[in-house]
Amino acid sequence: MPRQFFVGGNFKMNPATREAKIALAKTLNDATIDQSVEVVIAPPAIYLIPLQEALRKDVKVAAQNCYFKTNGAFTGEISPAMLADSNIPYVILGHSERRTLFHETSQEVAQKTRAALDAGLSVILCVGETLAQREAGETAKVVEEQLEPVIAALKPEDWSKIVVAYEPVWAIGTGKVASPAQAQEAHLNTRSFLSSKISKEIGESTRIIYGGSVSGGNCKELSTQPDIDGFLVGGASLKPEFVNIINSRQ
Ligand code: G2H
Repeated sequence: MPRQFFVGGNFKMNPATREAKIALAKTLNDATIDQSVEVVIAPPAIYLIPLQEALRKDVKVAAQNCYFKTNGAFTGEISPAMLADSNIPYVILGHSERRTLFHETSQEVAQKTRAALDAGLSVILCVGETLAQREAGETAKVVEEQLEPVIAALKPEDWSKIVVAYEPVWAIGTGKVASPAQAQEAHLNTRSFLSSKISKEIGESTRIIYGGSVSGGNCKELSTQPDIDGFLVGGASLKPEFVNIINSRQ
């Protein structure tokens, strides 16, 4: 079965006001969207519910993070069960900003992934190398090390609820997008790794999306690569060009 193209918008801690987010929802609501694409928007947690209410029903929402516990004395955290209880279908886990700024380890990302799946959520699982790691020829090794604890924590049947986002750290928010060839190579390596570590079927069926300075200008060429199954978009998801990225294969 062909993999469904997936486009996520990661708003990060933007934009500053509720009105601006509702305006983004209106842009999407008024747009003609390729109906073969799964579209998921990730606003800051406090805006998940109002945005979900404001958005057209064929656009889903995702949290940008969650904790691994169900409830308890964990000030400032949101549990996967609470997201599920609020009908939030997706959560982004392991984004490089979480790994770098908030010191999340791959073990913790795996623990959160397990907890999210147990609560019934789907997961956008981010992996990717730094510039120094790429220049040292370690891209595949780094991605594989980030995936290993997740593979250990998951059962084969869990993988239908995982979207892997390959996001090279050097391309995130920098305007330096990976070339289609660089992205395709990393995606193919990642797919081959999933095939060899889990099964050929899961390697073939798991969606691997690209993130890192995706724009209306570069999305078309990236989208033609055989192992790029969509995008996780940061800065450009806050602009009208996000619609062009969703429709990049038309
Ligand atoms: C990578 C991406 C969204 P941007 O973090 O996840 O952000 O498109 O701004 O590089």
